[in-house]
Amino acid sequence: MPPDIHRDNIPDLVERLRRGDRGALSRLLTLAAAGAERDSLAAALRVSSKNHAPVFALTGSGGVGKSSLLSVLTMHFAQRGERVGVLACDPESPVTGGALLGDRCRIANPQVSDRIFVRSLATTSGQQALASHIDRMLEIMKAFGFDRIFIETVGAGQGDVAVHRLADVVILVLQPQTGDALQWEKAGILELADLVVVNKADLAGADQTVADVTQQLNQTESRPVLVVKTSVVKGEGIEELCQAIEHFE
Ligand SMILES: Nc1nc2c(ncn2[C@@H]2O[C@H](COP(=O)(O)OP(=O)(O)O)[C@@H](O)[C@H]2O)c(=O)[nH]1
Ligand SMILES: [Mg+2]
Repeated sequence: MPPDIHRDNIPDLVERLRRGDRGALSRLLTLAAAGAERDSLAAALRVSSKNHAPVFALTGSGGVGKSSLLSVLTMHFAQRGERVGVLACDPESPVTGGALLGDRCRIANPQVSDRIFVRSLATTSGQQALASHIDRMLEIMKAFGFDRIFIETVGAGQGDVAVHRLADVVILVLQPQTGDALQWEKAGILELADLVVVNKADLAGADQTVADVTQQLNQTESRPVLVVKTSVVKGEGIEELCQAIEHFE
């Protein structure tokens, strides 16, 4: 049989990854997402990695503004000199996050956009296979040496429980007038949230939603959970959200 010249050299890729090679990062994520080279990847990544980048998960229904928030959050931290990685599980619009980020960053400053890496995963939320691959993908992201990692997921109850296991901080994103905050309590999401964001505060009903969620949290949670109101469109509340995120370090 002829030698397979296209075969990936995993230890070599991982070595390049640790030196901050974005091409190696991209290739390894693709392999991990496909469930390929599982054993060799696991072995190569096992060599102890010193990186303990905090992992923040943004979760919430489709359309509440998770990708939009991520585009401003990643910009904020990159402008401070951090290297920020994003794994966006966004079955509805897999390119939104990347395109949005890319556009804004190009406008801002190419040096800043170089510090941001986004991988969109067009995968069904809550799929069991996804969870296991995301584990490995997160290991890869950590080995690259990001200062901060974000995951975007569509909150659908069960899928979020897996995210809670993977992330250090779970950020639940809501928008005004999406009904009762109780639905989140029923789904068991509110109790997983470390921070709640009511986005689209430029729309009517934001204060009511903040009040509902706060009341719900006060009734069910003994720990303090901050509720932050943001509007990506108006650029409001973003600074406060960034501070709240930094607070978890
Ligand atoms: N009015 C308003 N619209 C927003 C805001 N943030 C995001 N959007 C819009 O909401 C839609 C969904 O946003 P997206 O970030 O893709 O939501 P995701 O599905 O949660 O990732 C887009 O059309 C955004 O432009 C906001 O603060 N105010
Ligand atoms: Mg999105």
